[in-house]
Amino acid sequence: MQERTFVILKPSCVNRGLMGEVIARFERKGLRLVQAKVKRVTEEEAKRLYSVHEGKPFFNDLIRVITSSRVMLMVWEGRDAVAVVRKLIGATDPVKAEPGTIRGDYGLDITDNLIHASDSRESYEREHRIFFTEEELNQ
Ligand code: 3AN
Repeated sequence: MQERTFVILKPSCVNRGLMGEVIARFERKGLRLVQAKVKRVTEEEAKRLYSVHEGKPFFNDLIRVITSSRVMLMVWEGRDAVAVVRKLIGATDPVKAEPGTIRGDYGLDITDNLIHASDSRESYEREHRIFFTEEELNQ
């Protein structure tokens, strides 16, 4: 089924020049880029995005990392896009992520793990609204 998912290329991904690499992988898989913007995430936006992790020991580091410099925010579309993108990204801990996945190929740090993607359709519905208007997504 056609669906959409929300992706953030985190500051490390942007600063290391890996944006093109990630976008190329998604495009080769057959996903379609619906909308994208580059900006610095505010502390308020970061806290909304990661509200489920509030109180966890890594919460402050998570906010610090995602707000440290500009990120690329994107919405992608395709058949089962949520699950497909999670597969391309790999496990949360880059040490455990399989080679061939983005986290498996490019990182080691669990907090600064290069990329975020919605883990369910419900997460997509909640997360994309923090950063994109409906108008932007229906252009
Ligand atoms: P994912 O990004 O794979 O959906 P979540 O939603 O469980 O993983 O966690 C959100 C973010 O929190 C991760 N991308 C990672 O940066 C950070 N994180 C998750 N678990 C840990 C942990 N045990 N230690 C440090 N950071 C973590």
